[in-house]
Amino acid sequence: MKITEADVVVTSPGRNFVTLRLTTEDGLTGLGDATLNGRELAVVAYLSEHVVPLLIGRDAGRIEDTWQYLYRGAYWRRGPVTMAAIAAVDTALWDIKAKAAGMPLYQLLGGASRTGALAYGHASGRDIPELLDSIRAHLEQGFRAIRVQTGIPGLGTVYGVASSAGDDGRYDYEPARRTALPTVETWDTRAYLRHVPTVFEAVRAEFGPDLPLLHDGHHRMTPIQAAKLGKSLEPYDLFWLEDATPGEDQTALRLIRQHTTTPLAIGEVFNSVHDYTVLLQERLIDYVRSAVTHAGGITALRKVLDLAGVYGIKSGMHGPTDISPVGMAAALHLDLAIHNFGIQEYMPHSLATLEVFRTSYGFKDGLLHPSDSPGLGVELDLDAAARFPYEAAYLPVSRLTDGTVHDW
Ligand code: KDG
Ligand code: MG
Repeated sequence: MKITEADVVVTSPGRNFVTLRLTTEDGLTGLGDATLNGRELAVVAYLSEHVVPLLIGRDAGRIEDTWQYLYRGAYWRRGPVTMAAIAAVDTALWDIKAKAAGMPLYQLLGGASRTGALAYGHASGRDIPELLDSIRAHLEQGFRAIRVQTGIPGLGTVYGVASSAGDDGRYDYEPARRTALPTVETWDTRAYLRHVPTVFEAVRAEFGPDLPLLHDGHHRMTPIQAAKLGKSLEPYDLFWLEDATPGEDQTALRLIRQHTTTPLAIGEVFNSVHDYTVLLQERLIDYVRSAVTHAGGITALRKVLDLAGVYGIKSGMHGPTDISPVGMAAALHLDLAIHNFGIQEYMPHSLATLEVFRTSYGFKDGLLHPSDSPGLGVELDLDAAARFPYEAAYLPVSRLTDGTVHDW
């Protein structure tokens, strides 16, 4: 079954998405998510100029060989752009193979290991009362695990905190402030470290000890600051503390681990198993945060997760709205199939996004299920996609109070 067409589709139903659509000689189509938030067009060029010409005429059934050809066969390996492009090809080929078999993809990955994937939602508030309302609203929507982010006294807008709910009652990351240049936010880590324990104290006082609570540090602490935060949050029994320190520095996690028993998660910006080797072999983390979209696809992420399983480390795949519904569906098939599943991040997409991407996955009683439709279970409406042209959008840049650029 040869690949006859490969189309790179850019659409922006409220935020930008890049999708690879492969078509085979017998008319099957497969989708892969290649969205790299804020650097979307770099992946479009990589795919269109350097990958699409290699795909036409290839056997769509040779998924592993195609992965190795695009990764090992190219001199320049790894990196977010390359690996998002390879991920899209890999995901689209799995979609085609599962459609050809007439099965939901999770069946080809070994079948279901559970009835559904426990999802966590994003509660946030500019202050504690607003946060508590947001947690209540998420519990009403059915979430059984909650990420907690708040504004910080003395600082303005803080990334990851909703400034207001959108028209459909949901909030998103940066698209509310779409601009050709990134906006700037002010950051003060000491103020943050003072405030966060008081937030978790209030949340536990209101919701009790059972509710799994998560928190994202967005790579903004030094190792010793992160160690201090992990220690100060121990009384509140977090499910995880995420992205405490900058992603490039695997040994930073060693220092944090020496000081705290708060579980640690990292990896949404990683793109290779080589970003994880020290972390896994030394058991420095508890959860692998990579998404299918950014880690080289289902083929590559499955291998990372199998290695993690050897060390008792679980999955916690990245699932914000800049992972497209195609990337989310791919995650859900993997979540259902692997043994060492931990939790799945889930930010529902906007109604406009769901007009472009017709999904079949479902969310019920806190669990996500990819559905039993053949393949990934997502279809792309090209006419709807064309109605939402690309618009530049960037994540904000953080500067300290003295103007110094700070880490992501
Ligand atoms: O593109 C960046 C976002 O996906 C990221 O900041 C969201 O940290 C995030 C999360 O945990 O979902
Ligand atoms: Mg994160």
